[in-house]
Amino acid sequence: MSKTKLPNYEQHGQTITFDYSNHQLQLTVLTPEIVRVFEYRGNDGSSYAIEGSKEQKTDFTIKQIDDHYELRTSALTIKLDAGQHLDVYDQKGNPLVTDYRGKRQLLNKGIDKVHERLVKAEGHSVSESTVKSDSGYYQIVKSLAADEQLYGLGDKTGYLNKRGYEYDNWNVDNPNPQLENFTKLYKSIPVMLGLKNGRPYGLFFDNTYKSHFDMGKENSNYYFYTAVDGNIDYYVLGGRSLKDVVTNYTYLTGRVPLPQKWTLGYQQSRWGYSASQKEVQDIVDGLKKYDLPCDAIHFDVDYMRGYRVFTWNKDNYNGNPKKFVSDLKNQGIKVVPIIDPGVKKDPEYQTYASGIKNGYFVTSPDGKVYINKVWPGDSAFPDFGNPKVRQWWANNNKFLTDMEVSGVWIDMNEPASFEGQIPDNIIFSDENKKSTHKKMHNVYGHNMARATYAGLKKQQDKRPFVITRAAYAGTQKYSTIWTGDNRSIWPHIQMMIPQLCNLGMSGFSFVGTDIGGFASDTTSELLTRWIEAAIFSPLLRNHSAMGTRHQEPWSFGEPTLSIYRKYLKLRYHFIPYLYDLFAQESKNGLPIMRPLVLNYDNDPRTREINDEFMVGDNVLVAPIVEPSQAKRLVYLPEGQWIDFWNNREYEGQQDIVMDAPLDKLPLFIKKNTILPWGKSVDHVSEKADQEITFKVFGDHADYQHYQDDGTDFNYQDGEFNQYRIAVDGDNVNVQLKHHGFKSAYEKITVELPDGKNIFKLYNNGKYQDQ
Ligand code: MIG
Repeated sequence: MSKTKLPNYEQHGQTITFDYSNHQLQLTVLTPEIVRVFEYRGNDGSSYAIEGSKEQKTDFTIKQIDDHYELRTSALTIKLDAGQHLDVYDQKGNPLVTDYRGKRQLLNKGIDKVHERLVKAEGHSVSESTVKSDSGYYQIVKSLAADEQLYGLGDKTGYLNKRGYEYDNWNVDNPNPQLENFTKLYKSIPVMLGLKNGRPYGLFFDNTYKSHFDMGKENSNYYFYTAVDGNIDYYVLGGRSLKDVVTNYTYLTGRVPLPQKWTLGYQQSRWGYSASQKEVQDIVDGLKKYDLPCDAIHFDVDYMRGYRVFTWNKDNYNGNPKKFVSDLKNQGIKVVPIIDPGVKKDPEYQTYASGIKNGYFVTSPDGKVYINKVWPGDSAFPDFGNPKVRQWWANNNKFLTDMEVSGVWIDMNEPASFEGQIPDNIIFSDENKKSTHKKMHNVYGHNMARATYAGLKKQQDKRPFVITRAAYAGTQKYSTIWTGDNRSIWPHIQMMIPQLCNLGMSGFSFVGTDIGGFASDTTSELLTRWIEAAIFSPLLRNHSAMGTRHQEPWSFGEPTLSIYRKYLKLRYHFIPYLYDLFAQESKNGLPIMRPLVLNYDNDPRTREINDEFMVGDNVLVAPIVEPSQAKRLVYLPEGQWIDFWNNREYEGQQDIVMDAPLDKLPLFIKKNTILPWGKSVDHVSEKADQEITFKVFGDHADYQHYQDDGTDFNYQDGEFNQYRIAVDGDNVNVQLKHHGFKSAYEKITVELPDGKNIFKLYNNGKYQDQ
């Protein structure tokens, strides 16, 4: 067969199958901006990331033009040739994703085997580099332009722009200090976004097997993706902006559902508190005594009986933990206990016994239940890929929901194990088929989160609050995430910004890090800067490891305590704004916390910013993330910006020098913005607010505000209110555009920049001047 002969193709609906000599390649047009590229390689089963069909009726054409086929939608053009090169262009013909034509050049590490042994003997590690996860099974190599930035990839360490680094997709629990040379963490979210010569695109590789990204480290002319097994199955995502790409990606893999409102409140945690009621009570008392608003306390593994999941050590809770949990709830503090997947091997213990009886644990190839060690010692691992096991696990959560907990925090679900990694060949289910750890590892946490979500939804009739450590693409539909075991070190407050921003661009909008740092000992300055820098992170939780220096807000006395309090109070004022952003996010997938580049992808200056971020479209945050620093440069994108603290106005597209003494978080609001401004409260109330304030920055602005009961699913049946606030100078107009939630605000205050307040009262279905 001549090399230049184009393959025949067949078209079925929106799928075109090209018949290459030894395999078939399929292109499926899902929408004008989403095209799937698929080559079957023996892996059956459906996607864990994508649920249901995402195909929309879309017009497209396919034609042979010279030596290639050309598939065109209104947004994308895909060219495919006889050598199976696939090139994607935007509507105007600009290249977005093009196959690299040359050969890969393995990175020369300048070391031979003998020296490698010597270097390792001294304790250094020689990175095996780019060939490591590249078994030669398949590789997808795309060309990299000189001007091209790469984002996304979930929770990876390092900086916002991933270019120049390599990463693995294999969920791990690695307690070493996570720095930019780490290739993998707890989550595998194989989506990347790029700006090629300023033009946005995305690629999502839907393969749960171990895979590898080289983002132009091996060679600056290309980036590549390899996997050790699985089909070639990726999605090309287009869009006019990076925002569109995120919207398209979350259309495919799902969006964070609207959370309960209180989950946006402050949460206090530490490994150890839950050993007894007294210790928890001391913390609750401290929060109250020091006037610190708080909505939840997390219970780490210590509340259980010998680390047996779904048990409670009642002896340390006056025999009645349920009473304690419900008393706390009545005082406005919710309890969120931890659950690990590992089930203690103990025939006398109900969860283990029922898992054994039903065959719900993963097994060795010989059929014996596979045992490894985790917190409770010898433990078995639920087979979450099996729908029956998920159902069982969902039901197990009833033990906790009966105790009136308000959410469940799930940990160790990479899955982590103390006695070596679980071998590849351990038998795990892939839905109703037998599969192996090798395929199911990266979706273990995903399926555990899904089961937990289902349990809470059924048992509580509220929007489930699940927080998971391990995740795969799409887990955002079921769970909030935190970034695992960071440390109380300055590099980790720095890392928080790009890490949470990249998670946001990877579909995970409800994210947070352990404020103050989990491992190692924090300092008063680090804790102070951390609460400032994290105050807009959607999940706002201070958490630390047992045996480290205490980091409750009062641990360092003054001025740490007062500064901490000042920012918690600021957070509570911002909760209606954050909640509005979540209401929008559940429709467009855009994250709450965003890198500047997501809002301003046309501005080259925003493309590499690691120490500033935005909250929604109009709030810019530039925290101090270095010790002993009291001033910093802040880059402001186009437009005018108002200093939140003193109303001073700045022109954008310039760097300004900001003073930032220890108690100051540099914060800017874009001119002509309206912000909803909640009351300063100790806990988010489940009673509907009767009043709200809107603060106006600038002289004309328009804002949409969302309100519902903040807890259940009734909003899906229209039980919500949508307000429009329009301001033009002193002219203020408030409209209730949708009235589905009975309790509309009785009074609305609009605070103009000059301090003047305009009051609107609800009367006969309208807001009128007081
Ligand atoms: O191996 O439950 O990331 O947040 O405090 C430690 C104890 C297990 C790891 C979690 C951390 C939690 C800790 N867990």
